Amino acid sequence: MTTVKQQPDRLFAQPVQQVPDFVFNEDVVRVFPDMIKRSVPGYPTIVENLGVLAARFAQPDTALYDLGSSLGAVTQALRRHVRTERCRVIAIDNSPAMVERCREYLHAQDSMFQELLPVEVIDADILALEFQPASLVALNFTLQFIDPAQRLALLGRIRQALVPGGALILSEKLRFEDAEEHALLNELHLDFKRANGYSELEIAQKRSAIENVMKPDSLEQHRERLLAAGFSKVVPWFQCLNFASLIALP
Ligand code: GEK
Repeated sequence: MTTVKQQPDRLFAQPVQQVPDFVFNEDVVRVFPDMIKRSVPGYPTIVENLGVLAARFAQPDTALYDLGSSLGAVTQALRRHVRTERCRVIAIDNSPAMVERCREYLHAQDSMFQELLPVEVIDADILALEFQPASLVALNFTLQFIDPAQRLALLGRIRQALVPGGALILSEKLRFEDAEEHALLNELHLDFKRANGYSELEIAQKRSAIENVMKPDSLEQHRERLLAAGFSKVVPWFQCLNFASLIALP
């Protein structure tokens, strides 16, 4: 077991000549819980309630997928709330640094609580995955990092894997088709980051690091694409500023 400590996110605090594209490496892993809480409005509420929602959809003899699991926050919430028998969680991320740390955290959860759902953490690309029959799939702020040209096919494969009565829960940063709404919610998001202690330099450098890597869609695009992928119903259940979470039913 490594002894890497969690740290406050100061990754973009020092000025650099050219900001490199954002990657989920060991530096990010060290600060990730702090970074995501201070950057994504509503993140702790979404994660905990994802576990609560999942308990309604989870079915025996199926898998619960946490796609783009990072440090396993969603997986841990699933294990706190789902009591369905013979379910297992499959957490997948293609960052080896994330996967290694995620396994440590889940090991710690295992040693503190009994009768948790079994979990497997896989270092893999979710685009190359062969899905097993699933009752719950979580894409918690992951689809926005997938090549836009691959998104429909991925959602189609998820739809095919879902058993009747199951659900996909999709959380994303949104852009807005109305320019005024887009500008207002983006400004309010910057205020949220300032209120959480990020400087103007940190905000600007993070933005240039992430803009080639993360491509948000609008709610309308998500809805249309989910329907095109074969989902029958899309129900938004949470929005805080320009971050939202949707339930998509097969
Ligand atoms: C949470 N869900 O804490 N295959 C596998 N993993 C991928 C891929 C891919 N093709 N592309 C990106 N990732 C988490 C937060 S973070 C969101 C998710 C954020 C992984 C990537 O390595 C990273 O760990 C995660 O998706 C996105 O609820 O940092 O804003």
